[in-house]
Amino acid sequence: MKTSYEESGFQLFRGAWPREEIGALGDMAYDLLTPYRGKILRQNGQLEFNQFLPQDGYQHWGTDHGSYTVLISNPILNGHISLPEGLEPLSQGLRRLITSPALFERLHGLDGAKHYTVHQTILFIASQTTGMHLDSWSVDTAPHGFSHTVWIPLQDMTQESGVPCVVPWPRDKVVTEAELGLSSDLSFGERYDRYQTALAKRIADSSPIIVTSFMRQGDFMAWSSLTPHCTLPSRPRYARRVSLQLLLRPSHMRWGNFATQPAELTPDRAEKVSDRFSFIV
Ligand SMILES: O=C(O)CCC(=O)C(=O)O
Ligand SMILES: [Fe+2]
Repeated sequence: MKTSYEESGFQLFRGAWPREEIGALGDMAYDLLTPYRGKILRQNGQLEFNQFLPQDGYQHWGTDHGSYTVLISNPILNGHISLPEGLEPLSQGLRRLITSPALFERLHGLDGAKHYTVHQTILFIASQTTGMHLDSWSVDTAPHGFSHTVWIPLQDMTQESGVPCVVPWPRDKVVTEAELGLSSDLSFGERYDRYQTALAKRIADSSPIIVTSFMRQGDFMAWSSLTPHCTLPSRPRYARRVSLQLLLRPSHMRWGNFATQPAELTPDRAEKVSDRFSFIV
């Protein structure tokens, strides 16, 4: 494992892809998705119509107008696997990006793995209001801390964009529920909520340093499943922020999540899509 990643739990990569290609993908995402009137699979796992910011009453198709926007607020889940008719070029573009040699080489440089399994992508059109959390609760390796979140801006980011930031954190540092004074006899959802709240307080009380970047098209950031992170506010309140998040793990590793750490390799319905990448389908 690369030492700085081991120690700080994140890595910023500059110029991984040609900036024009990334900009074109971001513009395609915005231009195809915004006018789309059908249902698409969303982050909540449901097929839903676009919801626009700041609220439905302000919907105005096609272009941004004055103090209101046409920004889609409900992000798209696993667009790299499939998207409805008419949106296929976007699906192909996402697939090309997340199976690119440029991504593989950089992840390989972090942890030396030879193949990665992509568990999820989320495509954002607008900035999120994500509180402090760990992605380990979504997916993690067993033992903890070897799966990565890759966050790819599909446009240039500025101080107005509402970028995610990380708290530098040793890659293998687990703060258990017991350490936070929490029991683990509730439902998964309740455990998750209580854990994030308690962890956020613990971190805030340490006056944390946070790290982010006004990334340019072609850059990306990776952080470990145990690295706490949140989203900074955007300005004006709703800013276009086209970006892609992916969760992946070295394929050879056992996996589960924060609460479940299997002793055996879990069959995962992964489909090999290249020498270097598989997708959970
Ligand atoms: O896109 C963001 O602002 C943060 C999303 C997030 O939590 C993640 O990428 O893991
Ligand atoms: Fe996250």
